[in-house]
Amino acid sequence: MSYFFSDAARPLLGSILRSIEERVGIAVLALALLFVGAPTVSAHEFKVGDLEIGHPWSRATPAGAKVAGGYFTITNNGSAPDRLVSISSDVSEKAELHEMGVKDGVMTMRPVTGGLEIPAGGKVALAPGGYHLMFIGLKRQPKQGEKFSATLTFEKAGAVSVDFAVEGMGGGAMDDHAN
Ligand SMILES: [Cu+2]
Repeated sequence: MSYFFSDAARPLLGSILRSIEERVGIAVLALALLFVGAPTVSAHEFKVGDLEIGHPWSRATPAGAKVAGGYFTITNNGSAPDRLVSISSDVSEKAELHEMGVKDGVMTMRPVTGGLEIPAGGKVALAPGGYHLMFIGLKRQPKQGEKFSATLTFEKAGAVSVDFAVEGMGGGAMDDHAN
């Protein structure tokens, strides 16, 4: 009798389990959409020629700071390499392309001369701890939540105006330009 019952219950149990799996699946999918959806709220993109400039951002600076960093990604959808050759912004006296790296165990930062190449079909990231823009001689203090514009000039694609979103002081992976 008990065998008969469990045999009869098996398909029912199976369908309950499948239903739970579906529900869990939907919940996982919903959760995944939530996580995928969150960053796109603040993400913004700019295009010039074959280039895409992804999410330019800067970090709020402490009062009195004279420099701020600038970060973004550059994707080259074209079949020829291009080169970021100059940067300007109203926010600072000048803007430079810098590279950060470890030399003899010490973090160093130096201006990149000759521009930054973006290979054909390639993507280059400017991020804390690596290549970055440096806005030097700040005319005002960029505050969290605001945006400031800058012009990026590429050798082939030409000039494009982009908006840097100012994120919190704790934003980014490394605190490279706190002073
Ligand atoms: Cu720098």
